[in-house]
Formats: sequence, C-alpha cells, structure tokens
Amino acid sequence: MAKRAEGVNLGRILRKGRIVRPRCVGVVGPFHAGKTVMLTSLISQIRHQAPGMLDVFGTDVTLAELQSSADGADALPTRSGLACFDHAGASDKLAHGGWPAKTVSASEYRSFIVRSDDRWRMYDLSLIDWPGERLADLAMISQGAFDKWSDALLPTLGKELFRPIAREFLDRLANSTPEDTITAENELALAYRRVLAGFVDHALPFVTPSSFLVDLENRYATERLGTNTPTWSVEQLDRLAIGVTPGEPVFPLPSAWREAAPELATRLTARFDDYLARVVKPVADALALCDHILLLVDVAHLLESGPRGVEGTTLLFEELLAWVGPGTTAVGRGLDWMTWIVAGDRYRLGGVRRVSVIGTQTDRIHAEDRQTAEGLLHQLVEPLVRKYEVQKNLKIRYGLAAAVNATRSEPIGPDGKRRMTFETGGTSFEAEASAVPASWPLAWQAGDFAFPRPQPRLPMRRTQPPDQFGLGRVLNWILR
Ligand SMILES: Nc1nc2c(ncn2[C@@H]2O[C@H](COP(=O)(O)OP(=O)(O)OP(=O)(O)O)[C@@H](O)[C@H]2O)c(=O)[nH]1
Ligand SMILES: [Mg+2]
Repeated sequence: MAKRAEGVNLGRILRKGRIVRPRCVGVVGPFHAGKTVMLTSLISQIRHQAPGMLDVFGTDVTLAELQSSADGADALPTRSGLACFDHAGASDKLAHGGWPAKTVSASEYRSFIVRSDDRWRMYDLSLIDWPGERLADLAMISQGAFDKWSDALLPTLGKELFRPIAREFLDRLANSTPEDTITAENELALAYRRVLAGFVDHALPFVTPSSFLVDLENRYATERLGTNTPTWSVEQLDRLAIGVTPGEPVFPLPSAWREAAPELATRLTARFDDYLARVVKPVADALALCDHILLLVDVAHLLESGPRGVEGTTLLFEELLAWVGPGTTAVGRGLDWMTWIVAGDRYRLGGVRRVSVIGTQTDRIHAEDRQTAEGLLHQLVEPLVRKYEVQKNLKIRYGLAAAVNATRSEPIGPDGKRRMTFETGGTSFEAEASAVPASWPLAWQAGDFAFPRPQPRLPMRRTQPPDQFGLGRVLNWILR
C-alpha cells in the first residue's frame, strides 16, 4: 500500500518547471531472461534514439533525458535506495561484442525524461533490475512464516516433474525419525542442497533460498567454488549457503517433523526469519514501489529446456503475481491520485497497475516463426493473469522484442530449414534454428529444440544504440 501522507508536496508535482509523471517499472523474469540487456538497450534507446525507434509515438516525436542517476556529480538519487544501475559498464560491454555480466545485486536507473510533443510534463522514470535468482525467494514473503513456506514448497517438490530431482530429500523426510536432530539437520541440509543443485542442472528457476546461487555478499556460486562447472561434491555443496551463512541452513520441514523435532523447527524458523528480513524483504520492498512490471519470458529458452523448465517458470510467475497482486479497483484509483498529491518520500502508486509481457531474445527465433512464438507467450501467461484482469482490471499487453538484434534470418527454402546468420569477432556464421510449434508440445524433452546463441553485433560508437526490434513499443507502454 502507499506510504502515509506527509502533507501536500509541490516539489514532487512540479520539477524543472514541469508537471511530474512518476513511473516506476520493475523488470522481472527468471535468470538469463534478458533483463539487464533489456534495461541497457532501453536506456541507450532513450538517450540516443535511432531513426524510426519512436515511430509508435507518432511522427517526429523525440525524447530527451534531462537528468539521470548516472550523471556523475549531478546524479539523481534512486527512488528505491538501491545502487545505481551500471548503464555505462553494460553498454560498454555490448559495444565491444560481449554481453553484460550476470547480475548479482539489485539496482535502479532513474531519469527525468521529456517528450518533444508534451514539454509541460516530465516523466520521473525508474527502471529496476534484479538478479533473477532472488525472485525465487518471494514465496517466502508471500507465505510469511517458516511452517507455511514448508507446507507450500514440499508438495511442489513432490510433483511428478520435480520428484526425480527431490527424491533423496523427500525419502529422508518420509523414512527417518529424528533421534539426533543435529545429525538429521546435517543430512537433510545436504539432501536439500542436492535438490537445489539438481534444479540448477535442469535450469529450473526456483532455487530457494537463492543464497545457494548468489550469497549475501553478492558472489555467484561459481565464483565461490572457483569453477565454471560445479561437480556438486559434498565439499562443494557445503560451501554454498542455503540461508544467511553456510553453517545455518534453511530447508523446508513437514509438520510431522516440526512436531517430532521442535528444537530443529525452532532453529530453522529463526534462520528463516533472519533470511527473510535480510535477503527477501529488500527485494519485496523494491518491487512494492513499482506501478508497472515488464515480465520477461525467453520463449526459445523454454522450448530448449523442456517441460520442467516451462513448469518451473509457470510456478515462478504464479508466486510473483501472487505477491504483487497486480491491478486495481475504482476506489484504489481514487486513492492513488490523492496519495500522489500528498505523498511522502518513497511514494508508491498503490501497486502494480500494468503488466507488459515481453518475449525476449526473439532474434534467436527465425523471423517467420516470431508470430507463432508470440502465440506461445499468450498460451503461457494468459491463464496466470486472467483472474487479475477480471477482478482487478489489470491492464496487460503482450509483445516480442530483441533488445539487441544479433541475427539475420535467411529466407526459408524448400527444405523448410530456418537458417540464421550472425557475426562473432568479425567473422560471419550460419546456424539453424528450430521451427516454433503453434502450441506448447504435449510431450518433448530438453534438447529437442535449439536456437542459436549469438554474440552482439558491434556498434562501436558510444552514442549508437544497439540494433533492436520491439523496444519502441515497450517504451511507449512505459511512457504512456
Ligand atoms: N540474441 C540475443 N541474446 C540476448 C538478448 N538479451 C539477452 N540475451 C542473452 O541472454 C543472456 C542473459 O541476458 P541478461 O540480460 O544478462 O539476463 P538477466 O535476465 O539479466 O539474467 P540475470 O542477471 O541472471 O537475472 C545474455 O548474456 C545473452 O546471451 C537479445 O536481445 N538477443
Ligand atoms: Mg541481469
């Protein structure tokens, strides 16, 4: 809910002689969905629009950024209190043919933007980026307590698709009786770490506690292990924290165990509460500032990863939407307006009003198949958002984009093959992409589909935004 009123705040309504239009956009999606690349390219497009980029706004409309959180001495403070998004570092990588580094901590880009066709008003835009891993922890805060979290998570682990990965842990919970709780805790912690390692191996996006992958010092697992390909030996697993520190693990415990081993349950509850406050709450607080969410889905990757990947992503989105509760009622809209007028410092426009579902990295899909891929996006997300549309008037839009268009699709010949060309290090390559099915297959396996993974093509000039498609529309949705 919006923060308590602190008196009419004219400085918030008028800035630089213009009426302020606050916009706070959370860029969310599983790890590797393309959030950081999307943000980097969006900011570059705002700053250095290429001709045609803003056609969707109407003819001759341009945007000007007056001030931003990246402006050195004159930097705008971020709204969320998060660190400033490193646009310079990420775009420098793209300009030299590499992708930005994997995100390990949340950050925000804030800027004042004016449209050439509406000079009296100015957008106060915040764009927030997270490590995708942290979103998997949101179920902890939705459930709110260790026992509820356990009771919600354990049936998920028991689902047919995930049971093979979680079997050892579930069997231990089903078979053994807790005589010595210290030994039981150590054995269960190891078994649960194996479950999470299995999720990582299957690219499943709900590794929780996410400290297993990104610890509290924001170090990625592979960095802590000193290897790119973990072997998941006992010694390696023991070094990865499933909680605040490796020595204080958090894992779900069923009610029978909570009754039979109350000391263990008390220990786990205290650690869960600590983890919630230190890791999950800051993510939830930043999300609570957003009025618009860009929900990013890499359709090509989901086809590549198989049914488990799709189910895992669906569960992640369900958790996310349950926490956000997007949409509003007529009363909510009235309150929004009043709150904005009298808002305190970290005001929030009454929650997420709009969700834009963006199919990302779709330059990896052949141009002839992109329309079909958009159909898959609808099939995946529509069932999850319908209740928010009906009950809470949620505004939802769907679109495809490539924040960095790194491929060219060749015409499809009589053999039906989807050939795509791209450049790596100045050399041109050709690769074949799978055809996209009209609906999610009934049965398929990881590896049945494959799409190229190109490096970005080089615009070397700092003021030249990456070649893209679909971002004009996304910007129009953001700055509506
Ligand atoms: N071809 C192509 N690849 C992309 C595009 N966007 C992202 N990628 C690929 O996807 C990878 C992950 O993109 P990121 O933006 O770092 O993903 P993220 O969602 O920020 O991931 P986390 O930081 O791990 O949560 C990149 O390293 C690229 O390989 C795109 O527009 N086109
Ligand atoms: Mg990222």
